[in-house]
Amino acid sequence: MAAGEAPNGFFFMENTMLMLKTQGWMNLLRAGLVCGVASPLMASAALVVNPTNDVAQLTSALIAPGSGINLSGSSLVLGGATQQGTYSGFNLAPSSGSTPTLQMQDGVVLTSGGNASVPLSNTVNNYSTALVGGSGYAPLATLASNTTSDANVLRYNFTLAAGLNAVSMQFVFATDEFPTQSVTDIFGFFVDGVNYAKFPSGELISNTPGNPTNFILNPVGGGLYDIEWNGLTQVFTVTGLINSALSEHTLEIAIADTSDSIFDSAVYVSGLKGVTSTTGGGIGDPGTVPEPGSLALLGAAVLGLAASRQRRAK
Ligand SMILES: [Ca+2]
Ligand SMILES: [Ca+2]
Ligand SMILES: [Ca+2]
Repeated sequence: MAAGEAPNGFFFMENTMLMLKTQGWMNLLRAGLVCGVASPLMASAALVVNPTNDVAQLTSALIAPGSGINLSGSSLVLGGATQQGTYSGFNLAPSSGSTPTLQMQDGVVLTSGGNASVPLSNTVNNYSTALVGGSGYAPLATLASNTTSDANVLRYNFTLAAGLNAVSMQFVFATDEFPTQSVTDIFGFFVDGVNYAKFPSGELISNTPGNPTNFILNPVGGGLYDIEWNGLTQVFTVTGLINSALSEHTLEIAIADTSDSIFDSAVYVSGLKGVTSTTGGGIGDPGTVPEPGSLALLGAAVLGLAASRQRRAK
């Protein structure tokens, strides 16, 4: 092998894709988007990620006792050993400006990269950790109308406590595809096979360079947030309705690369619980959680109504 020759076709292909994908870097420089001035203020609590593929650990970090969700099955589909993990201390305050502090309760992070623990500063425009040969996921491919790879899916089978009709959680989607690349990467929140995760604009939760309002820009050198991701969504609540015709339900929290396998994306998720939705679910529908004891009162009211009807029937 001659000096400088690619050691194998795959390596060469990855580097070629990397070169193609980084051509937007100069445009970013020209646009002045990497000239932000860092402030020494607003240091945030350190984000700590513990990579694991232990489904029990992931589940206990995501679903609190009393959530109204009764699990009958749980699995991690496709995720590599360190591709996902639990996190704590998600409290990203901007160093300057008026963008929001992104704060989430402790939970789970799923990525399309090789390591769920990423640098706590923005080091490069094209953060990419090796995860060779990660499979795609058909529902995400269908959603994205694109090939997917390095998919990572947390899947649950469940029933809900009486009176609940939906599941809800908070999330932040973050990606180093934004804003320089046209490759989307994608996140889905599938309840009984239906994806409920879309931006308020109606676009899928994926890289949307054509609509920068979907993301908060965190440029390299800008020091805005102490994390690697170039683009982050605000903290969203997503709610998905169960299909009442089914006796048992499924939830898939899923992320994947699209088009190619490089340039990582991640989704931080927390506080999965059962709720009551009256608006059809989606982003920005927090649903409601019945007050403790109200389900019993509701049950009593229903029984009372039934008794009342029985009396009238006499
Ligand atoms: Ca990847
Ligand atoms: Ca980055
Ligand atoms: Ca990617």
